[in-house]
Amino acid sequence: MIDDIHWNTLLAEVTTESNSYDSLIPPLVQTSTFTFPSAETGARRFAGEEQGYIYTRLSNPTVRLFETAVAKLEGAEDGIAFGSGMGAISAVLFNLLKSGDHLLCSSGLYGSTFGLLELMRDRFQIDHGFSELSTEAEIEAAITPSTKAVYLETPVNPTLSLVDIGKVAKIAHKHGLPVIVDNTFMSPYLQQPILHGADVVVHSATKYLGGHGDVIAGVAVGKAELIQSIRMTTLKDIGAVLAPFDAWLLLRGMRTLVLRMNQQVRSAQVLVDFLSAHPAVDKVYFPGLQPGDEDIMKKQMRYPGAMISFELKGGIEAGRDLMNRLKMIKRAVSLGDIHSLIQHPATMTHSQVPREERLKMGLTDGMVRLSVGVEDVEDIQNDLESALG
Ligand code: LCS
Repeated sequence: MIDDIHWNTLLAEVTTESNSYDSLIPPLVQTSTFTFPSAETGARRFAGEEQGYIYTRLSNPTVRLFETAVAKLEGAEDGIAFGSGMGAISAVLFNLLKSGDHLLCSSGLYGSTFGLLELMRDRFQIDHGFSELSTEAEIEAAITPSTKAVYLETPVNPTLSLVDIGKVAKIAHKHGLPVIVDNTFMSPYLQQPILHGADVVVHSATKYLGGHGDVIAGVAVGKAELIQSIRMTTLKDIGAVLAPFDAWLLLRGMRTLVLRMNQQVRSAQVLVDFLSAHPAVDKVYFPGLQPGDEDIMKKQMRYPGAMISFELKGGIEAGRDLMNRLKMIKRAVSLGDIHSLIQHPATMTHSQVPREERLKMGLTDGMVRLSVGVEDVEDIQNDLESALG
């Protein structure tokens, strides 16, 4: 964790750039294509012999500003944007893997990431395995001769269990394997996986980076050579491209990342204490509540974050009743929004994961997931309290 960064100043800096209009906010370059001053220039740009924009599916100034901003925040050489988090994840995995390869994953992943792994196995013979990745012996044992990369979420969606990025990276690198970390639940403000040895960081930028519930987007950052390879293959030729206007909205959202997250993190701690003490609540899932969490948090996380999962004593029915009685907190999937959002993973975000697999991940039928918004914490707590009562 870099502690001497002035994060708010940094956010203001990386999301703007000087431009020919001297506009405070960078212009939105809403164009599909770019003109070449001559046929020769066009040919040189295509050959990679000359810098310059060609076509927005390859690159665009507004999108480029978003990509470089996230790369700087994550401490990475370069970044690449996509039309969704799943677009980013699939572009990275299809770039790094081919038929016959194996991907080692954290046991517990977002539902559609799990779906993508099944698709890669069933249609493209790219296999995967899951591991808690908690001890050195466990990580070593989970690596097979075909393993070509390690993919993990920390905290895991929605169980909020943690993985030690540094420990995984050390062992993976011994075997020559790149480590990909989905940093969606933390944002670069709370966790910078590259600084702990990760090779690629992916985000659903739909969440904390955008922050306002108005954009679906993804981003991946890492070494410049890999990012360029992704740009020229699984971005260019598959095409999950980010629209310039969406990049512009993301840049606007990112300027307040730290203001939003500080509020959300503070509120989450209050709500965790409230829920843990409430007689109707059976179990709260939150970083810091499991043995071993403290160690990992000290190493790689600024704060535990603002996602809380919990289970009520009355199980799935009680969870549904709670969700239906809420007045201010919205019943919705997604997360990292300024609004507090609540959802039921087993029937919503993780419904495509077979029940047996869900239980192996520690995702119980009754678990409810709350994404803490920026509303006043008293109001969030009051809403929960009346609904629980
Ligand atoms: N990675 C994580 C950890 C996610 O939570 C999500 C979406 C994605 C990747 C995919 O990003 P997208 O394509 O949606 O931008 N998670 C969701 C969730 O938990 N509720 O709704 C979406």
